[in-house]
Amino acid sequence: MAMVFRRAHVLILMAAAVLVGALIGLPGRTASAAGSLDEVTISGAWARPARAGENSAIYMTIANPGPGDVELVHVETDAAEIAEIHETVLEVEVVDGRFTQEMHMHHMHSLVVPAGETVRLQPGGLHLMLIGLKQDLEEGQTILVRLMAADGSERELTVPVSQGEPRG
Ligand SMILES: [Cu+2]
Repeated sequence: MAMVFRRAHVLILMAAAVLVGALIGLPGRTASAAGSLDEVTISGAWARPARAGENSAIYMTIANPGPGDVELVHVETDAAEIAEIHETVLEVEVVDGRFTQEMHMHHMHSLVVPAGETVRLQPGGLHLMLIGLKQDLEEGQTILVRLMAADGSERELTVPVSQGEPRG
């Protein structure tokens, strides 16, 4: 019973996304040249503390003042077996006639930071998921993270382990 509604719900969401994409996608958003990670500014990066073997997440703000959309396609860190781009979404469903809310994480194959725009990775939304930590992540430590974009550009980041966005 619940599954039927869930599938219908997802289909409606997808149809709505396609429609919205078609509406806002028309002016000037079609042929943006591939942007480079060299052009973006990354600020406020932090990784959530966790134990070896567990999962963690990295958050940051990525600003793209450049002329091209930057498409993040791959993330690596020596601190974890796997790093993935994830999005947490709140799904509202009807189960047996009642509304329910559930948080779900989706694995995204890429993350686009559009030309002239800023994308925030934050708890409850977009994040870089670290799966299978090879080491404890303790507050005060830093980890090295490599980002790769569709144009082949790369950016290496030193990310502090912190309970929330570091101040100052
Ligand atoms: Cu995740």
